[in-house]
Order: sequence, then C-alpha cells, then structure tokens
Amino acid sequence: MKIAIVCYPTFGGSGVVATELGIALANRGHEVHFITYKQPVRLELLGNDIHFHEVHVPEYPLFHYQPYELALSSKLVDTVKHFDIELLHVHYAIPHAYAGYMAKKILEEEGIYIPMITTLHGTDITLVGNHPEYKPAVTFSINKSDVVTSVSENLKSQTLQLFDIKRDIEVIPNFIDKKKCNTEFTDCQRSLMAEDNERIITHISNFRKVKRILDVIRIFHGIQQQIPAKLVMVGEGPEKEKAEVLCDKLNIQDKVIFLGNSNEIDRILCFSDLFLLPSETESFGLAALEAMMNKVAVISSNTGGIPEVNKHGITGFLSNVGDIDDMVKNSLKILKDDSTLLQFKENAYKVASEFDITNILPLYESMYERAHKSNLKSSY
Ligand code: GMT
Repeated sequence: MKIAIVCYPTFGGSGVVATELGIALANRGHEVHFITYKQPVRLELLGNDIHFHEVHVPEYPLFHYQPYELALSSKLVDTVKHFDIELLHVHYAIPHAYAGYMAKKILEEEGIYIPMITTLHGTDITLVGNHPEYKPAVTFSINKSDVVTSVSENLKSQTLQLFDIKRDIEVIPNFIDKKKCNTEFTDCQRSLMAEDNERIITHISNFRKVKRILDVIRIFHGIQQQIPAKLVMVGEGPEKEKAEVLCDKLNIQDKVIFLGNSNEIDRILCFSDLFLLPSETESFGLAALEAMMNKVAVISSNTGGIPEVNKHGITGFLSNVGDIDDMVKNSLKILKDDSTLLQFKENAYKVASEFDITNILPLYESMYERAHKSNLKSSY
C-alpha cells in the first residue's frame, strides 16, 4: 500500500512512533512517504520505499504566524496526486488531523478519495488539545477522521471524557523493536559512566514541565544518600537549566551527567540499572518501554497510561505524582542487591516484549486494510 505519514520530526514520542512505524511498514513492502517540516530524527535511510517530503512555509511580512496547516494541506494534496497515495496516517491531532481533513476534502473535489487515520498520542488531548482555543477544531478533526487510534486505554477514555466524540477509538499501543535492542551492542562500556560499585540511574525526555525533571533530580538525591550512584540525564528542553541549578544547590553536580539529545538511546540504556519517569501525565510512556526492553527497571508516577506499561512490583514501582519519598524508597528496594535488581530487569524485559513490533505492526496493517476497503466502498 502507498501510505503518507504526517508527524513531528523532532525528539519526542509521537515522532519516534510515527518514524519507526513508517520504517517497519517499508520493510514489509509498503511505500511510505513522510510529510513534515524536517527529516524525522530517527529516519536515516531514504530509498525506494521510504520518501521524505518537506513542508515549506514561505515567509511574508504580513504573517505574524506562519500558516503551517495551509502549507501542509497543500503538500499533502500534491503528494497524494503525484505518488498515488492510498492512505493518510496523521500522528498527533494538532494540527495534523485538521490539515489532513482539509487535504482530503480538496482531493474529493477532484474525485480522489483517500482514508485518513488519526493517531492520538497524549498531549494533543490532555494538555494542548483541551484548550478552548483549539478544542472545537480538535473535536471536529477527530470526529471526521476515518479511523482514530489512541496509544493507550487511558488516553482513549480521557479523549472520550474531554471531547464530544461521536465515534469509536481503537487502542493500538506504542511498540518497540526487540531485535534492535538485542543485537546491536555486546559491549556496554559501563565504566565510562560510573565506578563498578555505583548504580546507574537514567532519565530520558524532552525536559518539558510535564516530565517533572526536578523530581528526577530530587529522587536521585535521595537515592545517592543511601547507595553509590550516578544519574544520566538525556535530552534537552525548557527545564534543563533549572535541573542543573538544583544539582548545584544539592551539591550533586559531580554525580549527574547531562548528555543532551542522543540518537544512541539503546547504547545508554544498556548500562542503566533504573529508569525514572515521574511525569505529571503520560499517555503511555514510550521512554519507559524503551528502558524496559533494554532490561532497565522503572520507577514512575501512576498517571495516565503508565500503569499499562510499568507493572507495580514486577517491572518497577509506581507512586503518586510528586511523591518523591515513595519513589526513593521504591528505588532502593530495587537497587538494594544484585539479585533483586536482576529479577526486576528480567521482568521488565519480559513485559516489554509483549509490545514488540511483531505484535503491534499487524494491528496497524489490518486497520489500514479495513480503512482502505471501506473507503473504496464509500467512494463508489
Ligand atoms: O511527551 C513526550 O515526550 C512527547 C510526546 C509526543 O507527543 O511527542 O509523547 C507522547 O506520545 C508518546 C508516543 O505515543 C507517548 O509514549 C508519551 O507518553 C506521550 N507524552 C505524554 O502524554 C506527556
């Protein structure tokens, strides 16, 4: 099938899921066209089955805000016509579903009918989409999509609660490729990061407020008061500076390593013992799943879809948002001795394996088949 994928190209869960899905679909023989304003960060190889079309927004002095949606809709129309695209899959409702719907309608004027699938990722519903400034347009574009999927049961129920939705939402969880985690690194180079007797704690995110980065620092502060440990912070974002200041204030700057953004997540996770995800809200927690697939136990908050991934007492522990003391206590339970840590690590890997791409890709493919067939029926 010829599929157009619209996503955000930057570091962040929805872009990662969209890119990995596109690559996996191309490996299965589909022709995939990414349409966005920059080449997605995890998309290294373009070829016969993977194409990238850049959305360019021409500047004009009159524009206070650049009309990205307009440029995206036009790019979609052109790409669908030029490459005979059969299906459009937009990731993150804002503004992709809205722009996708416009493209679909423009194409219909020319007798071209194309199904549009919208995948809801989280903040497009829980934080941004819910704003009165966006809500009517987001509700409209969800209702008008041919198929809507969400990445967790929790996100589905939040969408139904927060918006006036008159249609079904299918849950297709985030996934990860087990093969990629298993085979690539034999030598973890742990010694570059920590002494042999130190535990390695990791956090990976885009350092936005929702991730509660300062909680990460405080949890680590509590852990290292009890056992030797290092904290590896991966990512960039608005809260990073505050986190660095807090490390100085707590006098743990020598034990915290800020690595910036990285394309080598697996390489970092392979020497990690514990992953911290104390987010305010998280529709799924792809970063936790990536950690678990690399045999890293998880300490997280119990919000949103995280309990669908991190299993309390099995793959790690969950606490109320902001309950730093509980998160420190739970971390120490996992890290206290090697055999307990090993058990949590093995459990994490086992649960993560349920989300392997080989289990999730067929769900997307069969949904595409259904959408394609019902589109063919309705266009005659
Ligand atoms: O929160 C992020 O790190 C980025 C954000 C995004 O939209 O790019 O992630 C959301 O989508 C991911 C993939 O579906 C989910 O795993 C994340 O939980 C979700 N983030 C939030 O809900 C805060």
